[in-house]
Amino acid sequence: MAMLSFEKKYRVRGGTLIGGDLFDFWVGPFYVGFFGVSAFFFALLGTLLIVWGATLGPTPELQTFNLWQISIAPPDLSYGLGMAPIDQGGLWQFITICAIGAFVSWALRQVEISRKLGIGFHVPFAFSFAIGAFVTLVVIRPILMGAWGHGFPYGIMSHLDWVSNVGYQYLHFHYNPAHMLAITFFFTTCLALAMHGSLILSVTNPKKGEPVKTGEHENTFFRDLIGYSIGALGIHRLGLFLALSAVFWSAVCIVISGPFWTRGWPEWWNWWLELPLW
Ligand code: UQ2
Repeated sequence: MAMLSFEKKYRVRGGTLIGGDLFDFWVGPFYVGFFGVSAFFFALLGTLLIVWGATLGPTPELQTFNLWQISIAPPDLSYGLGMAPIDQGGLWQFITICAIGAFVSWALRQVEISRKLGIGFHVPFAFSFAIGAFVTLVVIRPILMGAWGHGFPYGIMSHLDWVSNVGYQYLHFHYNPAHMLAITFFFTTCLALAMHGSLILSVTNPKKGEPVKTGEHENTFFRDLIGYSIGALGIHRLGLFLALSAVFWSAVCIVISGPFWTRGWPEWWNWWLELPLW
């Protein structure tokens, strides 16, 4: 993509966390930085390890790779929290290190760019929740459960099977209270974005010949409709809160399943029936 004429003004030196001026440059439209180099290194190495792992899988011949069947499995539970042989889950362990290295590098590159521009750290803060969810699944929960084998396999269908199997292990995951909260936040995020997206498109698409409308119209629409407008800045704060809450409670709902509750989730609600009040 061509660089916009005013973009040069924002290509400022400095703001780096590591490496000083050494990696402080751009390649085409992309800022590099120390973390651009480390993100590229981890992403490339991790991808090559996945491709190598695929050649060890059930459909090894390059021409017959079945994308849907490719899967890099974590070690057997018997390896506990130790290292496994490379073809017995060791590959999964190295790929996990590469993935976390790439994700954290990406977040820190977002921090450097934010510092250059003198803007807040909301973008890396938001992305860190996604990293946190991944780390919860493949590091924190496996450590709490005592084996890397509790991580999920890296494959398109296999990770879906994992989610289904782990869900049924707790009988009915929809009774997990943190899962309930996470789903409610996902739905509310969709509602908020649908409201916001439609409102913005509506004010920017007036009748032919009429001028585009502004914030006054946005506020007035919702005040007329429900007697309340959260405001142009407020809707974005609400959106970020709703989206991050969905990710946060998703991580909570899986990390409590196993380490802190081992039975079926419907049974958890017995605390209600067991209240001394009755
Ligand atoms: C709003 C506003 C916007 C918006 C939207 C609203 C001018 C452009 C969508 C309306 C939002 C409300 C009333 C909050 C809804 C609450 C939940 C939990 C979904 O007022 O200000 O800015 O985009």
